[in-house]
Amino acid sequence: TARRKLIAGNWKMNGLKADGLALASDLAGRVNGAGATAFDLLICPPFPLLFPVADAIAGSALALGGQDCAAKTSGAHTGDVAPTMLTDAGCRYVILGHSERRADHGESDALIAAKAAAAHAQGLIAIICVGETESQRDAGQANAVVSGQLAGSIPAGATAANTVIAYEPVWAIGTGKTATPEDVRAVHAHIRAELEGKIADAGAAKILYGGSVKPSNAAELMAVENVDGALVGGASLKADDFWAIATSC
Ligand code: G2H
Repeated sequence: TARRKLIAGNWKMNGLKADGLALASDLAGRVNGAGATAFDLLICPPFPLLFPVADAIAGSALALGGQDCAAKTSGAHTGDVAPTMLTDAGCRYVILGHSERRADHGESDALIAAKAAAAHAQGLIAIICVGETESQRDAGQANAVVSGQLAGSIPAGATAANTVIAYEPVWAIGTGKTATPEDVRAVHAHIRAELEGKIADAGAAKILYGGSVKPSNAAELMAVENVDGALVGGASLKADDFWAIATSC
């Protein structure tokens, strides 16, 4: 199955208004000037920047996403952001179940599945993150951990059109350690097989790799079978680096 690459920038908790707008505008200009590309480009800024960034990139094919959303649609949930608020701000995507949210906020697979269902109901594409820790990998549990996360985090009704999986080995996030192409190939093949029966049209679903993706390793990672793009953290904060990763597809 031919799957178009998705290169997603996860800004995490970085970016004030001036820098965020400058970065978004720079990338929108590159997308507009590039003509036909082999990839879709997505940025996921912090919540306060979504509306101004949406204005700054209006008319561009650069896509916008949130880094999380609530499982509820509205009401008395202080500090939470509803899926409708993301679509209202122009988002097409939302990252869910990132390992930092699983760790910092104790997010469970069940909560992530509920968030993904709420996102789907609003027409958002959910990027559901999975990945093992270093000790789980050392114990030979990488595939089993990922299987459990997929089984628990993908909601009923998931399709290749509304769900993207991101494999992010926790030991390779922000550490500079990158999984080898062979590590990535093996887990992505495992995920592809596991998506059968969990996502409609599973063969067309995108599986992104994330964890210290940078210009120097992007081409070899993006060439791995069943790697359909990247979820990029640190290197998405510099337009030159993020664009170099995207154009290495
Ligand atoms: C993994 C990734 C983006 P980084 O968390 O989601 O971050 O590229 O900084 O390792």
